[in-house]
Amino acid sequence: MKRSRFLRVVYLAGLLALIFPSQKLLADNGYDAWLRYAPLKEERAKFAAFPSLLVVRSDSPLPQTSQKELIRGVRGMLGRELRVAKELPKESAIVLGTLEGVQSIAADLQPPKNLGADGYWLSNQRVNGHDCIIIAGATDRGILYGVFALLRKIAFAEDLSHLQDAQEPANPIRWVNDWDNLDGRIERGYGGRSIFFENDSVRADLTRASDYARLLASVGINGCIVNNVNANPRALAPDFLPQLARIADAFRPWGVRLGISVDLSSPKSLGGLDTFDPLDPRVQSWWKEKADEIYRVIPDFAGFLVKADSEGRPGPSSYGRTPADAANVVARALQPHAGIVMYRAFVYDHHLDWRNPKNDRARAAYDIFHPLDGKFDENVVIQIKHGPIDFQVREPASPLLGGLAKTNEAIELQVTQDYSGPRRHLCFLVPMWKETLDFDMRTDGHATPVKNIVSGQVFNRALGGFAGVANVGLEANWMGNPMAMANLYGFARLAWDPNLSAADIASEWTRLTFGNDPLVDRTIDTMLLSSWPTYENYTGPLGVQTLTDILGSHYGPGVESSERNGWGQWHRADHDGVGMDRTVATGTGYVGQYSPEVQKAFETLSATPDSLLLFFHHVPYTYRLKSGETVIQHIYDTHYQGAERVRDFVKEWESLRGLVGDDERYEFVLTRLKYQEGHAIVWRDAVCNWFLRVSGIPDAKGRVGHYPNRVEAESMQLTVYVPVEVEPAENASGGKAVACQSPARECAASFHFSGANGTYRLNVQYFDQNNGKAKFRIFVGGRQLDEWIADDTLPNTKLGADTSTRRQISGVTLHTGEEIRIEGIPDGGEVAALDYVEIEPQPK
Ligand code: GCV
Repeated sequence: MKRSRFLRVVYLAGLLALIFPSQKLLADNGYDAWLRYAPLKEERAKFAAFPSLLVVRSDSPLPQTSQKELIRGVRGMLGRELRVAKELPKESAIVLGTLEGVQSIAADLQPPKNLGADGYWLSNQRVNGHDCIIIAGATDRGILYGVFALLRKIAFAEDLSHLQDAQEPANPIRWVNDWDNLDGRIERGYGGRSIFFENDSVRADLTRASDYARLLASVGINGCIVNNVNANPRALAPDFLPQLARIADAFRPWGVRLGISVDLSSPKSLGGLDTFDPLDPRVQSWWKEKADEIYRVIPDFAGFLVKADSEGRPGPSSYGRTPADAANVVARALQPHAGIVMYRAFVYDHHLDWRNPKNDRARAAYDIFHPLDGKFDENVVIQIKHGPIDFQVREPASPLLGGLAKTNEAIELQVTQDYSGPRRHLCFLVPMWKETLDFDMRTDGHATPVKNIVSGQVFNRALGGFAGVANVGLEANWMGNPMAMANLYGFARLAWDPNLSAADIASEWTRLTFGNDPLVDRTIDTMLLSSWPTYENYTGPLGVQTLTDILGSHYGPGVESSERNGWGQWHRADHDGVGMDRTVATGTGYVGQYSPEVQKAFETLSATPDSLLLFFHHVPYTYRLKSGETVIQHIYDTHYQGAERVRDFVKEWESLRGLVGDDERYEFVLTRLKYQEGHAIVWRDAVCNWFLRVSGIPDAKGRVGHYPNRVEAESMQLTVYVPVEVEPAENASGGKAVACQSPARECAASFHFSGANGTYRLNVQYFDQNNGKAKFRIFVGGRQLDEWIADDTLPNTKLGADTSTRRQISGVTLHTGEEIRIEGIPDGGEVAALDYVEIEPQPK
């Protein structure tokens, strides 16, 4: 750049900085997540004595990463530039190294003894007469974790004058799984395309992979499976392994080891053998040679993740072999290199006969794996989903978690919100995970909470831990919503320390993401902590599970999609009652998979907590809960309460305008919450109307099926628009919508306002299919009030609950008799469909 042009740019930037407040210039798109290192304001004064010198002796990669990160964080938050030295100077300093390393610099230090692998020690010590901050790691990885821990303390503006913090992770395995396909799509991923793959190759630019590893390392994650568990055999192809090695290189400076999902049929499909029978010696040699080949290019390769005999994936059952046969063969190939096999317990038959009341998918994992306990090699870990079905909004802890005393285990949690309102609904899952982790399995009559079983502590296992399905993508904010990152943060913090409370984790994340303002912290924490019960309330309470479309997007309601098919996610609701009888006495016998004490908590109706009632029992709609309410009324009430609570989320978020650091994230989250407010109503109405129709029992409060403020589109005066049936009927108000079918160029629906003169909020419920960008215009008394384009990317091409959405127009003055007219212009396959207009008095 020429000097004169350069000066012009500098001048312009300076001018802009004067005109606009700095926060506006620092728009935040969510990329930095909880690592923003935003400048501390008045809190900076607390760090006046913070050293300016950093002593690091080691030149190896992790201490070097740690050094750079510390400099970056201190520069961002405190506005200071740390100097680096190798020897202890005559001034206060930060001393960074392994336990032995820091002692070689300052011999008098007395670090804690027996600090576990990856642990760290942060301490304030007098060294050579100067106040120093010591960051010592049990390993190089521990140093990095110590640096991130110190940076968190600075971000929280904690007093560092009495620093004394020694921590080690509760779990050796702290991995994320990313279900990325090699073509760049991500199964159940909601934040864009893969950061690792495109067109069956590893991406040329792996900057995002490296930034992801940094995020993961900052919260103690030490491994990442980069491809879908529904694995493509190409992941093991000779030309692909060097490409994977590039991802491993991007991870390594952050102490994150790379692993991959493998297809068990690879010896046949990729290797050209005529079998993949694990007990065939040729298959065994194939796996050995493949492992050797991998370690030649990725010496610190973490291991394999296996999904087999599940949802159509090939597995050992093809040859009459067990999961232990298969896991051990693969594990023996990895063992000489210290690699491990994570073998998923998510093995079940998805062609179950739904007519047989004794069939139960929930039984599968325990029935298959419990008899194999003790038969797995030492470097095999059974990866168990937290509940016996599939990441539902409410499930009991999987009995298999308590059923493997002689086998390593890891708990699988789903960070990506597959069944919990993908990217669009606020649903902080940490409280749900905490319930499972704290659940006491009462193994052998002793206190044996799940968290202590999976860590290896209860049964003295060397390996164990956490696997979290993260599915981040190329979108700037990683998961499609900055708020969703609270789940990734929370997962990792629990993997490090499952004793942390949900409230503490929420508060940590909020302060790191939005700053330390107590009002912001309190407001967002309250929203986060109530979001899972809220989501449960308007989707599926009492343990009935999420009443979502299980055959499709797992997004909007699809109450009947789980019934009368082989997938086994049945709720068994019929005219008389609802719920699965899983008791030993009269049901599927699933309850018998728990220890005797836990069985007692679930076998009888009187003992079972309401929250899991319908998971364990089939009851009539008139059955009275512990609260005294009937089941059916509870279903109605919770759906109304849930939808109401989301309305409050919007208000609570609006109270933070101008307080959360920047406008971009604020507006993004606000848009999402407003969408959720509308979609919670779609959920509420669909589920309540379905139960009203099936049970025939009306809502005692008269709400379900009665919507006094609504004008149905099909009852408006239609020009070119035609009424259409929506399937299933409960997924549109009145079961119908109006559509502007091609080749129409423009349609209109109008009606006359029958209320009193006043100020109102108009909610236009319409459908935003993802196969076009229809336009809408709304007129009141001939004046155009609003116009918009239906260009959201909701997960369906059809009219229904996935695509039903709303436009909210506030502060509208209406006069009795005035015409309200909506015009729709279709585009592509999108038919500018309308469901209804709701006119409500303008909320205060
Ligand atoms: C990766 C559910 C999801 C699948 C997922 C599977 C699994 O069934 O619908 O998309 O497949 O779980 O966890 O393997």
